[in-house]
Amino acid sequence: PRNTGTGPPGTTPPLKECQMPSPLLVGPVSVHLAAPLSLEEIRQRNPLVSPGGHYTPPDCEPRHHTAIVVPYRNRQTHLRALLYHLHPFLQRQQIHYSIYIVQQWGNSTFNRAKLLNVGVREALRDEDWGCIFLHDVDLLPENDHNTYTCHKQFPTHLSVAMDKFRYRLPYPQYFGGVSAVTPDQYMKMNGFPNHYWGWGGEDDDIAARVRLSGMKIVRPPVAIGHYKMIKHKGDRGNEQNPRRFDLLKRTRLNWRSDGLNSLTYELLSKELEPLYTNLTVNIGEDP
Ligand code: UD2
Ligand code: MN
Repeated sequence: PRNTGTGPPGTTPPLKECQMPSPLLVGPVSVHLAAPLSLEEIRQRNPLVSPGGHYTPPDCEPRHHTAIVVPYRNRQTHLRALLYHLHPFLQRQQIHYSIYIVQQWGNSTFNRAKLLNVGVREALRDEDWGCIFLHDVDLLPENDHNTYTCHKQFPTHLSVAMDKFRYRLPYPQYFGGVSAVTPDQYMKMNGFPNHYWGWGGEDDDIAARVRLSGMKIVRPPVAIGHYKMIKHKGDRGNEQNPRRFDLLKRTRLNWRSDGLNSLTYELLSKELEPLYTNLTVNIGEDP
């Protein structure tokens, strides 16, 4: 039991529902990026996070259950910065959450959307999450009023104002960075495409699926959806995908047959690290 109530032995008095909005919110926070702490130091600062990067508010019943899924390979410093900021941020929102790092095994070309598919499927094996966040490792939210919860009907795009785009939406259909779906919305759009190898296009494909499956994208106000992207160069193994424009022309024809219902992969390991669940996965390579 999580609380020390005064009920009869063997029973736990029910907790009150967490207040919404959370009284712990502070609004805009300054995100400083110099020399992120070590994983051990971050762990010490987040004593209530349990193995696998799991957290549930200790003194109220959470109304929201969110899995954070991060596509990942070889970005140690960014990962530390993300964990350092995100754990306290989510705890202030009084959400029940876990953080999943979906690590592409091997040296084949990176495939962000397929890793996201794997993350969603594996996260839903663990718990009945009400909301799944799809989160770049290098994006840090700058305002905790930007709540990590889902809209009942429609997929959400959260990173609407990034420093790298001068705190504006770069184009109306933009869906990159940080977005969120409920399991129902995810199934309705048949998940994400599996065949975008390399940089670019997959986020536009996902946005097109939202529309083609009869939904639309909802967004927080620009003043709240502020993010900092840690500056970086393109990664080796994630070169621009020259086929992305051709693939995007065919989303309308392909989305029903490629996605969640055609996903194959091999889960190589699942480790409950102190601050996150690490999934290492063989997703094959660009044929
Ligand atoms: C943009 C989008 C991103 C995605 C990408 C095109 C923003 C803020 N984000 O990011 O959502 O649509 O374009 O694919 O506009 N990653 C690794 N290791 C690698 C390569 C990628 O971990 O070797 C992960 C990591 O989570 C990273 C994400 O993939 O944040 C996107 O890759 P990026 O950051 O290199 O691309 P970027 O910043 O242009
Ligand atoms: Mn980036």
